[in-house]
Order: sequence, then C-alpha cells, then structure tokens
Amino acid sequence: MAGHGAPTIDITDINQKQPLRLAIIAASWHTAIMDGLLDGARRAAADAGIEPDVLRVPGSFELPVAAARLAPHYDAVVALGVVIRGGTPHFDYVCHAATSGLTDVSVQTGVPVGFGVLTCDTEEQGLDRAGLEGSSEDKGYEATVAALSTAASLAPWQAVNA
Ligand code: DLZ
Repeated sequence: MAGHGAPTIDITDINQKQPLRLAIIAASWHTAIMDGLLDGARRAAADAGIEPDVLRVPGSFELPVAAARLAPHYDAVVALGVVIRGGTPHFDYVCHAATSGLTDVSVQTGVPVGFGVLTCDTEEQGLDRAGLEGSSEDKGYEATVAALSTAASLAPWQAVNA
C-alpha cells in the first residue's frame, strides 16, 4: 500500500475559489519524523496559499480530542502523528484510538480530517515516509492535500457545526 496508486491533486488555486481555514494538529513523539511530517503539512498549506494554525499535543492518543475541539472552527483539519511498534500491545491501542477517534470526528462534524498518522514497525519506515531528504514519501504533505481537496469539494454544503 506504500504510496502506490496515490493521486496527483493540484491544490495551487484551491484557496482562490473559496478561502479555507486549516488547522494542523501534531503529536510530539519521534521528533525527527514528526518534524518532517509537520514541514510537509506546512509546505502543502503554503502551496495552497493558506496560513494554517498549528497545535501541538503530547501523543497520537490526544489527536482525536484536539481534532474534535478544533474541527467546528475550521474547514479542514490535518492530524499528524508517529506511532512505532514496541514490545507491548500499546502500539495497537494507540493506533486504534487515533484511527477510530479521528474517523469519528470527521464523520460527526462533517469536517475533513486528513490522516497523517504513521503506524510503523520501525523508525526507518517512518523516516522513509516523512518527506525528509531521502524519504520516498511525504505523508504530511499528502494528508494536507487530501483534507484541503475534500474541504473544497464539500464547500457548497455547509458543515453542521459551522
Ligand atoms: C505511551 C506512548 C507510546 C508507548 N508510544 C507512542 C508512540 O509511538 N507515538 C505516539 O504518538 N504516542 C505514544 N505514546 C503516548 C500516547 O499517545 C499518549 O500521549 C499517552 O498514552 C498519554 O495519554
């Protein structure tokens, strides 16, 4: 699944048709990988001509509650995190909480939440997807493009909590 078949979406004029408010929520574990994801998300916002608000939370487990609080105030939210498998089942619980929590927020608010949470077996896998020099993928950028593109498509229909 690693990037094969991903679409190319042009977001350069997305903000001219309809100004979009964007929040980036970023967890703080695994700093080098997180820095790459956050940089990619900021780059995508800049390509779209958007100045995003950025909120940091401790871990990926905290992403859904932050997204739930912010989503009603934005047209699109991007959640960034890095979870790396350890020796205990903790990985599965954090991944599940982040994934299902962010899905719930997105569906219940009607605000697109870009899923930029890496769930990796190793640190190397994360570095390879973090949009850093030498990375093969740029997941922070991709998640932001997905959220903005979906927000632009949904713009004619106002979100319930807007
Ligand atoms: C506790 C924990 C562990 C073991 N691993 C990660 C991780 O790889 N990535 C991540 O984003 N957060 C991790 N956390 C922290 C939890 O997400 C959460 O912040 C704490 O359980 C406190 O609620």
